[in-house]
Amino acid sequence: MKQVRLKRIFVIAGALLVMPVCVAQAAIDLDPAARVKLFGDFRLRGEYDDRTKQDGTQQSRNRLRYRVRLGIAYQVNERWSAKARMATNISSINSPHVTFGDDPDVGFDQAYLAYQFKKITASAGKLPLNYWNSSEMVWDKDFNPDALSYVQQFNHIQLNAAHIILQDNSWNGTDDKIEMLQAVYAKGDVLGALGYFNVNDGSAAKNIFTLSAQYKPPGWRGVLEVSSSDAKQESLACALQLRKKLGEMGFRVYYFYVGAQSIPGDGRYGQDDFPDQNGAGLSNFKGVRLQYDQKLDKNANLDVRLYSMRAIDDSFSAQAGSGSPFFSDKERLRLQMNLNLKF
Ligand SMILES: [Ca+2]
Ligand SMILES: [Ca+2]
Repeated sequence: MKQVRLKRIFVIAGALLVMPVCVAQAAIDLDPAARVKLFGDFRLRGEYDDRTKQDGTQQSRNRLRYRVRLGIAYQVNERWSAKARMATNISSINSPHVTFGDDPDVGFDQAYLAYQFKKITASAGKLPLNYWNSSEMVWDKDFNPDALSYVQQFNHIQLNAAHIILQDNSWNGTDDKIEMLQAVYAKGDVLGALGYFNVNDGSAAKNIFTLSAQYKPPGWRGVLEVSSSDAKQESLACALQLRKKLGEMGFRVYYFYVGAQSIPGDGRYGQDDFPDQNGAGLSNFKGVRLQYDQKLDKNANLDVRLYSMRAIDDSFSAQAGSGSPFFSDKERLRLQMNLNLKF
């Protein structure tokens, strides 16, 4: 009996590792058997942006923003479970943040079911992608694609696979889609991963290989992530990060170099913490992010972040426009403060 329970805990812990977006550890049980849980989080953000355009014009802005997510998880039995979560700014795939004064634009950002059998987890629906990614350079954690996903554990190696539908083109031909494969090796303080994306959405980067390495001794964390595509130019990206924890404080330094055609969707599905200009992900930039984290209370923390970036290739900047992920300003500076609560 005890062994079965331990095994179940192991399987659930594994699933949480694969789906780091959910905050189930602080969830509230809605029934005595703890099969139905409510979970959610709230963020208040203050942000200052300063930009220098290619023609030398300098501008700045201040914004107050918020993010709300509220979800429900249902564990039917040991094998079957389902999860649904509502979030703000649902029209954006990269950001659930709403600027004060704007429409909250609420909808489902997650809705999926999962089946677990021994060391296999299969999921379907609108789900957090089962791709190990620390910096979000390759994949923005806010983007929960419509997908079928498969996870299998072999000793220290985890195999992740997903079939993502970006757009079902119905009678008009093949769908816009992504196939993803990744092998993640984790043992002790060390993690290494090899990934592959095949992307069919009209972007130049069609076949993308990724490499990730993490070293995480107590109190420290160092991560290197590299992405390389088969595009003819600007096909390389890398992100390097170093983190240090000191009691209730945390310090982080990141360096990003993201070529215009180096990651899936040419940047469309990547992070937008370094500011994206057209609400469409981001590439063609290099820059530094500095961050200070402070725990305030259980499930309450504060962080202060500074982003400084510039464009890499002017010929891609010149192609940027509405819906383009190519960074087209000369330089940008962002100062941000986030207050985060979750349950
Ligand atoms: Ca994001
Ligand atoms: Ca179809």
